[in-house]
Amino acid sequence: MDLKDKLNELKEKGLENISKADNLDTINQIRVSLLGKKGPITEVLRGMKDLEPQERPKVGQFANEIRDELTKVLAEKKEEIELIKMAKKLEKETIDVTLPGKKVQQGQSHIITQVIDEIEKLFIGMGYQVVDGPEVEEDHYNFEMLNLPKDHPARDMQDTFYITDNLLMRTQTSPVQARTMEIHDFTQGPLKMISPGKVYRRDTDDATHSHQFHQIEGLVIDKNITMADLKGTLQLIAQTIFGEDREIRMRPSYFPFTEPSAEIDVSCFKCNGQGCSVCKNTGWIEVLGAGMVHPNVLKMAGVDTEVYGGFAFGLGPDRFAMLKYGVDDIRQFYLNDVRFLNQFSVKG
Ligand code: 2NL
Repeated sequence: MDLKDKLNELKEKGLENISKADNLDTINQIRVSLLGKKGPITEVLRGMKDLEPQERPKVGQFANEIRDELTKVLAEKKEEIELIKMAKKLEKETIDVTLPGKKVQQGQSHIITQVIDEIEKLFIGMGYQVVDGPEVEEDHYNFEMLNLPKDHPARDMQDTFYITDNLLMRTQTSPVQARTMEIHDFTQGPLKMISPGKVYRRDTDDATHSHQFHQIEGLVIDKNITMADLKGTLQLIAQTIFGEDREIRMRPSYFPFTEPSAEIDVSCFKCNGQGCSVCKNTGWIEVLGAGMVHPNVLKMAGVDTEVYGGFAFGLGPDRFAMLKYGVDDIRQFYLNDVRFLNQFSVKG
């Protein structure tokens, strides 16, 4: 068989193998075995030295043509396999955009935070500042400055978590107000503030008591502040939280830090004052304590009682939330069970 026939046969066999190949490894093997340095075409070209000189260019040219064609077909086949591979991959990775997506769990403010936010918003709108302070407090600010001297019987009324003789967990947020009053420059205008936050009492936890709960206290000090200013402010709180139709009433009471002092009831939002289980048939629910700031408290904070006076109040966001949403156990707020907390959606 002459070289030309041999080359033709190599070509046909090569083309057949290439057409059967279905992966890139096979293509690579065929390329190396056909066209490589040790392959049959190189072999044929090496054998040309035995040919007649006039035959050599023809056979050389033919061998080159075959090598070029096989190279071209190999490249085409390689591209075809790559396209098929890519198509299969795309098919496998197709995303069905009509499938329902995974729901993202969105958190929300704790119900107590929601009540506090609502009251903060009301007071910010009236030009009050919202002031924070330490939860670990000095005896001086928590008791002494609020007209509760060391041997005052009211100190027994509230059992306190003491850390040292002078350090304690605050039992109310009034120490924040005492601190603010002390540094306030009254020549620059009145003091109008609320202080929301956590407070602590040495109580045994039950349905209506928690050793840690919340308080919002409010304080206004200016010239010519009267009890009518206090009543209007308290009325607004009651209406903001319990509804526009609510009325309030004030009963005389006693707090060491206010004189006179009052307890404030809101007309029952459940029965509209007719009498029901929520208001224990009285038509009224106790929601706040308040009064005119005691002169001793003002004096201890360095405020001139001849010129300035003010009112103060205190309320419990926990109690507000329990009343508003019919929660019968204060401990629910602190268990942090999302099944309970998720019931209070911010959107209502
Ligand atoms: C309650 C209601 C109250 C105050 C808190 C207060 C704060 C300063 C001065 C005077 Cl700095 N008063 N806070 C006043 C009245 C009531 O809380 O039921 N407390 C036991």
